Amino acid sequence: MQGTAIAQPNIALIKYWGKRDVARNLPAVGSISITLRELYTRMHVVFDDALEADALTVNDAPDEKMLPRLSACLDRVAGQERQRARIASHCNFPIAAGLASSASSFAALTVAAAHAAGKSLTTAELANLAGRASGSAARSLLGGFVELTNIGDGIAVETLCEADYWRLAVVVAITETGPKAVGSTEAMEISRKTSPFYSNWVEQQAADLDTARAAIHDRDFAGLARIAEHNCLKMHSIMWASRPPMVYWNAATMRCLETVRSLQARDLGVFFTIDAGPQVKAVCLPEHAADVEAALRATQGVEDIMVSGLGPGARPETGT
Ligand code: 2P0
Repeated sequence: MQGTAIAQPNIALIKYWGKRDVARNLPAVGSISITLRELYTRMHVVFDDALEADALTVNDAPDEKMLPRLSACLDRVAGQERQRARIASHCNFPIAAGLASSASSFAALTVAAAHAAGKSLTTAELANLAGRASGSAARSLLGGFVELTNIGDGIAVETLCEADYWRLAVVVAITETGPKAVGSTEAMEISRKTSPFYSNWVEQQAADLDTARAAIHDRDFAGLARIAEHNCLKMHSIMWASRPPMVYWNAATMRCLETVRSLQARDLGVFFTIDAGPQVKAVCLPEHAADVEAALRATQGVEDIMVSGLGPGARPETGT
């Protein structure tokens, strides 16, 4: 009764922000993301009758804080009557800092738990289970370019194209490594309830998704850059105009944006996107990745850089 799975985080190019059903964690809008290759979370789940309670370690240290969310996810995958579980999570990038650690964690946990419980689930079933735990996790089930769509009272995920259809690179500029002040679940609800821009955001998302889908299909980098930057800045505008306002950026975040603008002025194929945190993700053509990395590394306030290509979706690790 054990299973291991590995999943990569994903970066949304057309963002998920806001929920249409908080209790069931259903997103208000569809989204499009790219799954990364070099960053990962590995989850090992053991169901064991001898255990009195679930237990979690994250990078080998006990973690009580995250445990209830993971236990609830296991309940949904394996049933309320399941045996207690020992969960070990290993992650090679900073957790809860706007780097989509919950996406890779819950995608890996859902796949590992299904494996451990001996359940053979479809992608649609896995997506709805992972999405209940964390909306963006459903997208990490698949690799390459992924679209999440609202259907009926659930969600669906599909691969728009595989990672090798268009070999983009992502340079992540880390400007702060601590956990964020307001989690995205809470921030989305503050946005929905108080931002004057929220309803426009929901109304315009279908058009943004159409534009991005076509740009990806045509490998139109300039077109994808325009719609992704617009969608990202629109999402942050919602937060800035919320009450209380939520500004995830720091001074280095802004400097990274200026660096990207200066690279674009030199005709390099690069654009930025920023999630619920201060890190800047520069999506670029692979031949420009080294220049983008060097420029961001030299930007004042950047603490670290991670570079990744696009990679596969969540999968069980064999032999467990
Ligand atoms: C995204 N984010 O599309 C957006 C952009 C952050 C900014 O999905 O509340 O941790 O657990 O469903 O999945 C982060 O949200 O939120 C997120 P919940 P999640 O990537």
